[in-house]
Amino acid sequence: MKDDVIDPRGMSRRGVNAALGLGLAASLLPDAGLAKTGEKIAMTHELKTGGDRGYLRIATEEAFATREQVDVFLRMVKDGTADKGMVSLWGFYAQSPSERATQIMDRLLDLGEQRIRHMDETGIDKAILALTSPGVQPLLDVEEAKRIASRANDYLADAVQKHPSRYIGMTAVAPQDPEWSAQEIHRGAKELGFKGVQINSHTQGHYLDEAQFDPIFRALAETGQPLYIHPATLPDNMMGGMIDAGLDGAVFGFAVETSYHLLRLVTTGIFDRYPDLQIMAGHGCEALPYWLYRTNYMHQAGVRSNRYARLKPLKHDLYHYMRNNFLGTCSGLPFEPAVKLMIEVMGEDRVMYAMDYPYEYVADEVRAMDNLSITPAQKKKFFQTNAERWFKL
Ligand code: 1DF
Ligand code: MN
Repeated sequence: MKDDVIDPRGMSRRGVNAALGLGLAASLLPDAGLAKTGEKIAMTHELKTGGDRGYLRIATEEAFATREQVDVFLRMVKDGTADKGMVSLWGFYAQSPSERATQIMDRLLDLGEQRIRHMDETGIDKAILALTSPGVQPLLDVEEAKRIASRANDYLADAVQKHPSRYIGMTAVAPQDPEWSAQEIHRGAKELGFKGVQINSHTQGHYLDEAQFDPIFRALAETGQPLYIHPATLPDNMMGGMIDAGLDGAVFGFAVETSYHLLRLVTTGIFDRYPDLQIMAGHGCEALPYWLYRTNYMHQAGVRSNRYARLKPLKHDLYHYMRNNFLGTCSGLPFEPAVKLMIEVMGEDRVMYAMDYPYEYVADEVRAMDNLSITPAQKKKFFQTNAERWFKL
């Protein structure tokens, strides 16, 4: 059974049990019959690449790491220069002997045969790859950050060249140096063949709405490339009790920090300055579609009452930006209600599939997305043609 090579802690084992007819899935999961909850596990069909279901699967938030990147994270954890989030996140992945940490490290560092095999085994035709969060953004030595980012870009370009039909690259930058980052965006687009840029949210507590980062947005406009804003851990001044609560990482803290970042960009008028800019966000567009009525209503109430100096009228309401400038993916949220909400709020041209390999590698999640009750035309957009359109593949 294919599934037994896949993340043995997770849903796949239950999938195997169900497939073997042991009835264990039902006994372990009280609500195993409820497909819409995302908890029903069933080996409904084989996963194959090549478009046997009428669409290719393009996964849009797929991570890799370089050895020197992880070594610097570890150095920072040990020498006390890492922030609390880095200690929690990379102190875990780079040092824990747990199966999750060792397996993820192994998979992050591989852009070769193992990754291709895992894509084959879960029916992923193409992976859009980016240097894993937080990239080089926490590095205090800016020259070192730029060196590691540009070498990661070269390494990724090399892997893409070896697997041109399977891999697509996104450029890593070092926002610590915005002008250099702008140049690297141009190099990624023109010399390395990359199709987008990923920034892992804040850079040492600085947010992209600050004027110093404008060269990055200019380079995105000049190259016509989308920006994927991927989560990072909260900066120290926002961490509060998150770590004590065990909620700082992908479980919740990521979404708090990243949705805040996205809202800062909207409310400071990034899309009025760059109306063609496309910003991608994972994890159900970091819940922005869910909150849209409220953020829009309260934003307008705040603007009308002059409550904050920084809140200025925008050219459009927040619905407009959600339907013209944001793109959402289902990374970490292969959950039918969340995908449908994104489609309803953002439009069917703005929602894309993502697996979030290797942090999430569960065959039954791919099956759940194949089984979404949306139209065949919407499903093809979701898995394939929206990614082709927005990444200009
Ligand atoms: C985790 C999840 C880590 C995601 C990630 O990068 C990441 C995790 C360090 O589970 O710790 O990209 N994610 O996007 O959900
Ligand atoms: Mn991710």
